[in-house]
Amino acid sequence: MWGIIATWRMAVEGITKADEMLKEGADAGDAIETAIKEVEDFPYYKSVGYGGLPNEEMEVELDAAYMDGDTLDIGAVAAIKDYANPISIARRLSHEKVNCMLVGEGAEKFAHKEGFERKNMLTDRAKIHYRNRVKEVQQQEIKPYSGHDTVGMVCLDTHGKMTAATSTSGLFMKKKGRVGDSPISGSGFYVDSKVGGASATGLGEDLMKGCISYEIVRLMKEGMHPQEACETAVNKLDEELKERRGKAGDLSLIAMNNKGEWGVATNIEGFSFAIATENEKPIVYLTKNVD
Ligand code: SD4
Repeated sequence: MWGIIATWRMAVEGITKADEMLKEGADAGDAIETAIKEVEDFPYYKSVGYGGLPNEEMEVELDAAYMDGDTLDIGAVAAIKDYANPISIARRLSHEKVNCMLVGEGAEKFAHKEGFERKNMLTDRAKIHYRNRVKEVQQQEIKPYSGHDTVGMVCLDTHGKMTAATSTSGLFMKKKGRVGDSPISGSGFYVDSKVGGASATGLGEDLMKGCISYEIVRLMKEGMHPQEACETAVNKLDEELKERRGKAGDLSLIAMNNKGEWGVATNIEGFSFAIATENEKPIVYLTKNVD
């Protein structure tokens, strides 16, 4: 069995490539890195990689992470600027014994030393989005934090190895140095080849309050199907946040177990996700409102 599941429609070209590789027996690490790079490199996906949404200071600071479900190795970068593929830097960091998570200048120094491609990630299109948003914010029509999507994926290869990965520019107009859930183990992603994996998209500040990706893997370990695990974890966190704080931010989760069964849950209307498995050709689904 093989399979790959990803947040948002933007992932479909990437998972199509990964599906081709997995069919041929490729490693889940290589397949997921290829799939995420496809999203990072596409300039019109405005919340991941090249063309990503800038922070308050009009700089593109990116977060990414990679996890190997066999060894539980994790690599992550946060608030990294001017490098083409944060996912590849994160994966390289996962091979280090210590210093596996690097931020800002430290991450850039590591990337430079390791010979990763430097690239100005701020596109003219992103500058236009930024300037428009500044105007909208001044006119108080819109909150600075709306408009953001993260690509998160979970992958299973024919050898039974599982991986998880994320990549994002985080929240539009975030403060310089702000780090979301995406590079944080257990929140933005988690995977264990003995069980399965999960990945998140939505409001990082709220996703982190539930360590929600780990929670889903924990529920799957207790025997839940990925769908039941996703729904249980998302509904519980949504309810807890509403009860304690009056409202919950966007929470959308994908998961796959080591049999290639998958699940999705969200508290927003119209969350799209992409999936490909040995039994299903690459396809995009759109969820209905779960409320
Ligand atoms: C973050 N969770 O930085 C990311 C953003 C995101 O859909 O996923 N948006 O908080």
